[in-house]
Amino acid sequence: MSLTLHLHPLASYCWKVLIAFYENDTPFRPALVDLGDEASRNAFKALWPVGKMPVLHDEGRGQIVPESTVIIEYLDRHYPGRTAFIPADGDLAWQTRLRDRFYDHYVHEPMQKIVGDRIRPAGTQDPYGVEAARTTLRGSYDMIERDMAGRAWAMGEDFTLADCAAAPALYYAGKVEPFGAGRRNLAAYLDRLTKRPAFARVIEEAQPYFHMFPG
Ligand SMILES: N[C@@H](CCC(=O)N[C@@H](CS)C(=O)NCC(=O)O)C(=O)O
Repeated sequence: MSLTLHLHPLASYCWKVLIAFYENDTPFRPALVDLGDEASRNAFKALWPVGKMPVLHDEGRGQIVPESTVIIEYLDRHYPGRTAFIPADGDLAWQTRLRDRFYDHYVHEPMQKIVGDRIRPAGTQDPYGVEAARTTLRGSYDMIERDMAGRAWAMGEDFTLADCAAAPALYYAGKVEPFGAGRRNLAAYLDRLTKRPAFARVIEEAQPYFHMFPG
């Protein structure tokens, strides 16, 4: 097996995939991408011109695999381990994918909007867009609060792709738009996620980079 994961240790979508690797102790080589460095950026864009991390290079199978969700599905299919990220049951599978999409689009993306606005050049901020992102986040929080009543993980008893998506999205979202005192199920879910060994390891490894987080 020769897997290389192109990543940055602080990047939230890279966290999503790192959780999957650590869940199953899947061996890989991390390759650090520095988008602020021209040579590193150009080398990375040669792999995936969109320029978004993470990207997996499976040299053994001759595949370049971008997009966090797709990478996790790829690992599930070709390098399965004790944690199955997509349930075998067809209905549970689409419900897992739905929650993965929900966390990416309605928690992760608005969180990125708020964080991204903080590093825009002076005078180019987008307060209207940031407020819209906060409104989206609060609505998502309410949905998660209801959804997580009586559940350990996003799909119930089993840790899946949906939890890989939820962990970094909620971790960073809670920093830029706090959950508030009334959303106990949501807060307890993030607490469980941060104690999950795979995610705890990701957070630990990111510690030396946290000073780069804006705000
Ligand atoms: N849909 C992509 C999103 C990836 C993404 O937004 N990655 C961020 C880091 S968390 C990135 O590469 N940002 C660099 C940029 O936008 O220039 C995925 O799921 O992998």
